[in-house]
Amino acid sequence: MSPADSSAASAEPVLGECAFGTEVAGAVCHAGMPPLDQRSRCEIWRTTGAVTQGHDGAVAWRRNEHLLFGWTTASMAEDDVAATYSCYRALFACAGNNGYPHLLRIWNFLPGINEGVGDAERYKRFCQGRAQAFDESELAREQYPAGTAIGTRADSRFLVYFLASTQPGKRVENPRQVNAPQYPRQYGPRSPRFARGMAWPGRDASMLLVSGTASIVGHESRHGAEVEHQFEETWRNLDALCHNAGGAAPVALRVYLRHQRDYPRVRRLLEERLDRRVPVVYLHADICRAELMLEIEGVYALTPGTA
Ligand code: 3EB
Repeated sequence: MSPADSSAASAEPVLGECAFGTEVAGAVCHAGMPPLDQRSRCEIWRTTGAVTQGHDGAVAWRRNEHLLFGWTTASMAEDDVAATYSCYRALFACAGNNGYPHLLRIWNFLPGINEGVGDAERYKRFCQGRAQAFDESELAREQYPAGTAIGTRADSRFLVYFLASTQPGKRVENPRQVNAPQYPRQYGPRSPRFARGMAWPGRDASMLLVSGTASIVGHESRHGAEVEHQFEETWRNLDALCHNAGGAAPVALRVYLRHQRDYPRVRRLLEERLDRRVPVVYLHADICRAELMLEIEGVYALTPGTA
């Protein structure tokens, strides 16, 4: 299974589809996170084998024999900690009850992610609700999935979607970065619960699901607000993660940019380093720390024999 852009017509069934800046029937639609170019309007996850769909309460899903893609949304207007907690409880239940207990990756989209001061910042409150739900789950620390937490300009909806599997993945961490669950207190009362990457042995090829990656070394943000240097640092982090996973090459990437004005420059920097065939989606979004200007994530193909 791998994500492809919408232009790649294919007969393979769709496991998941994400639409940006447009509404597409059956797709997960992202409000308040516009694409930065026309090619970035859609991301499609195709797979082999029959796909069925359904829902459990507020969680909608599509699944094949080995993978389940689920999504849900809730208002954060009232109590954002409680909204996060209940979405996570619902997604854990959906994955577990349907026989896909191994969470591989979770994407979170939060309205006003940098709003609020100190521990009251929306992202830190989200981390509280998430940590509480993980604590009550049966998941051990080694089983934290790969993750993304990004800010949107939607008015109040929290959107979360995830990939879960019948088979466990293998967590991969980044030697250049402190493991997120071990971040010190300054980043909030409850640490972020995610792994830097998750390797998964697919049928045809093993993939590495790479978490949102930014200009963070150790646990500290680097390079002020300078987007070019932040890009270089982020790229070094991606390289280090892939190296630690035993070698991996990008299959599809997403780039989140805080400022629209940085798009041409970042695109140029990325194109210098990337095979032109790799689809890239560029999105206008906020990053979970106010000083971070960009974040990159993606799906990589692991060097055979790794996972
Ligand atoms: C970081 O490395 C940057 O809270 O789920 C990246 C990926 C980040 C996932 C999350 C946060 C999350 O800490 C932010």
